[in-house]
Amino acid sequence: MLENTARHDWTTAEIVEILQQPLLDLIYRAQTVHRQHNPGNEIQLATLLSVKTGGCAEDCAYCPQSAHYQTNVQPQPVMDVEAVLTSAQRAKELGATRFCMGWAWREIREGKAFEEMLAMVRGVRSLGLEACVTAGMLNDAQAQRLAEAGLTAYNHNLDTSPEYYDQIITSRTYGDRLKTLDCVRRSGITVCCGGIIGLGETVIDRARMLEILATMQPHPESVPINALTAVEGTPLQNQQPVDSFDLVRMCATARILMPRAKIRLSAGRSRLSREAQVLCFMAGVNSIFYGEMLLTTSNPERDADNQLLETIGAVALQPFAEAH
Ligand code: SAM
Ligand code: DTB
Ligand code: SF4
Repeated sequence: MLENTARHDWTTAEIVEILQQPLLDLIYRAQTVHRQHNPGNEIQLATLLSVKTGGCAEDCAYCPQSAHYQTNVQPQPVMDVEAVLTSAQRAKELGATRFCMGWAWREIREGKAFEEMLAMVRGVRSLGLEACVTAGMLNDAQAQRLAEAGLTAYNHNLDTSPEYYDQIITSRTYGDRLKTLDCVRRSGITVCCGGIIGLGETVIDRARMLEILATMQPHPESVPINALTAVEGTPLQNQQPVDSFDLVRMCATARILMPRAKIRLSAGRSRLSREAQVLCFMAGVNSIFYGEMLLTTSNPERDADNQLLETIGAVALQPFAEAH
């Protein structure tokens, strides 16, 4: 099995060197690793739905859904099970194979909303889709119940390096995040964990975030790489957009460090040209969010994505496909 060749002992210095090597060498190396471990022309299409929008207790400086900031996101009541499953059915008909549901919560709480979350997971799975939830921190018992409901993946991001973290979030610690990720791993649900670039971090911070991910054993099955969408009203509203080559470098490095993970080009894709997106695919990206909306911000149009995939001869990855 090629997984046995995956390393879990990457150092910061090694990762900084990879991130900064000449771009063409970096892409070549990432594509070589990608081809050794994954089908070359298959891209996972994941559709995202915000089940509970806005009014979040956390103070994540990038997030339009935090109750700490005045943004154009108005808090909405939680969507009901039927509406979520209608949306999942539609996503399936339109070609998605993974359905990701988000709650703007600090942590999962027991009660009606959690029981409904479990019903949504069961419903999404019964449609034959992979089901992913992102809803903040959780404990072992909650992870266990989500696993029993058939949840495929739980998303909880590191967002940035441990050193830069407290510039971005003060209402929960890096350790809290790692604890949640441990609960997910112990429950048997696959781990979806990545972060954001463009928060004002250094290249060392980027390397450190990747180092924490790539020294996990096993690696996260899924690694979303987000470029900050600077939203008016958040503390990061004036942050300069990241250079698309920095995003390519981040994706390529993630691919080299974590050969079998789904590397998902996440927030910030609508700012990329078709060519920049294809560079990301060359760099080993094999998953995208598919559909007009992320949680509260926009994503490329479905038609544009269909056309792009067709033009380059890429096809949708089947649900539950294992890397070879
Ligand atoms: N509340 C849950 C949590 O924080 O885990 C789930 C939803 S939260 C919006 C999921 C992730 O979206 C965050 O961890 C962050 O990485 C990403 N995100 C949120 N706002 C973003 C923005 N403006 N630009 C880029 N990524 C963003
Ligand atoms: C992830 O890493 N990115 C997605 C998903 N996981 C939940 C969310 C991106 C959110 C971008 C800002 C918004 O639309 O609110
Ligand atoms: Fe809340 Fe998640 Fe946004 Fe942080 S990223 S404010 S936890 S919704």
